[in-house]
Amino acid sequence: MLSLQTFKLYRVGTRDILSEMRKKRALITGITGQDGSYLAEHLLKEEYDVWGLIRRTSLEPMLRIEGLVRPSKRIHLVYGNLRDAGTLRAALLESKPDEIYNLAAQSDVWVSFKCPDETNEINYHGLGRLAQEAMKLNPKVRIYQASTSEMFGKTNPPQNETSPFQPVSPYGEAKLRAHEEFVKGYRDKKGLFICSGFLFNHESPRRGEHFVTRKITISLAKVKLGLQDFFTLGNLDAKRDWGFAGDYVVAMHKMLQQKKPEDYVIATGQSHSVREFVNAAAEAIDMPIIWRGKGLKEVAKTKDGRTVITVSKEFYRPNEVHHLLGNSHKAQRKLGWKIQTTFDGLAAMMAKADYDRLKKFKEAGLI
Ligand code: NDP
Ligand code: GDR
Repeated sequence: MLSLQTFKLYRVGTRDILSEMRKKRALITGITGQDGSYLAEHLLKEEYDVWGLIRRTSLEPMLRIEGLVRPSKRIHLVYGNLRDAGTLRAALLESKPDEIYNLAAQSDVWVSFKCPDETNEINYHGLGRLAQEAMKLNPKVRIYQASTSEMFGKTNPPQNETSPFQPVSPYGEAKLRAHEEFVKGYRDKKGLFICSGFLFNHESPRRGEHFVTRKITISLAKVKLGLQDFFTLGNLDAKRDWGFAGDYVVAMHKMLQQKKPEDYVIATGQSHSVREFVNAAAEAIDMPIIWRGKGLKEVAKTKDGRTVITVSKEFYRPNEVHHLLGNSHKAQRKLGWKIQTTFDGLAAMMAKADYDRLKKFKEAGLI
């Protein structure tokens, strides 16, 4: 068994063993990522036996899920990689999931222009390998696939389940191929219970640091704490429908509890520009800013006239999705799902978390 780190943390005693036997088992790929960590917490609350697929990394991969691998929390980790069918088979044999949440991906759109083959290998072929191995072991398994609003690409907003797909990045294209072939294809032709969530951007204090919202909240905190003078962004006019990741993982779980497998858009129904996110985050840490100039010459200044944000072509994409705005009425109606966190609430949550964290580091002399 190719198991690098497997945590089997059962307490002994007949009552515990019986209750373990009744629990549903879920395998999460991408458990070390933003969504994986929130979903694992949600499924533990729902009394699942939670398993997570992890891959070899040079850094400590447990950062976001440290609290979940303690004995009382009972999370199990199995080694595997979406690029390697053998490891997936072994992980599935060990975890024996009733439900699989495929969150693992090369999830960075900008990086997908630099590494299109790797993106395709993980985001398209990865789902194929996983679904094929899973079906062989348990034809009744239920699979959630992390599809994305990037698949709508240049289709005019608002986008819903019937909107045409027009991806403009290798990331969006690979996710679309995976959806067409392995979600729609295997559902229609092989009767597999598999659903796509077309999730619009969702963020949190655990968001990867290269995505724009987190880059903004970390950089604003550093500027306010005097740790850096300014930072640089790309396209400030891009509009996204930004929600809170903790709200979105609830919808993933609900999709797999339905009688029939279907696809759902998950979104807030409101969109904001990158510039508006900066304003909301800056307000939240009491650092109001004023914008001056246009295009690549645009800058943001503090009230005392210091330039804290500049714009550079370096952070523009070869091909941009200009405006994403989701219509999630189907999910609201059929899943009874709704957002709990507003745009301003999300920006404030992230900005304050980064400011408080970095302030503590600074006071402790760690940065
Ligand atoms: P993250 O980038 O935070 O997490 C990606 C996860 O995938 C990490 O756990 C990473 O592991 C894992 N992974 C990457 N490559 C492999 C591989 N070859 N084999 C196994 N695991 C791998 O993404 P998010 O949590 O933000 O997103 C989760 C999913 O939802 C992704 O599929 C993403 O494309 C999709 N999505 C996200 C949206 C968002 O706004 N967040 C919106 C719509 C869709 P490691 O820690 O080792 O790098
Ligand atoms: P996105 O998220 O590409 O929508 O993909 P990202 O936060 O990277 O970009 C959002 C928008 O901000 C603009 N932008 C910048 N982006 C980054 N990263 N860095 C910058 O400095 C910057 N300046 C402006 C971008 O051009 C873009 O328009 C995310 C990922 O989570 C995907 O996995 C997911 O599928 C989609 O959301 C929905």
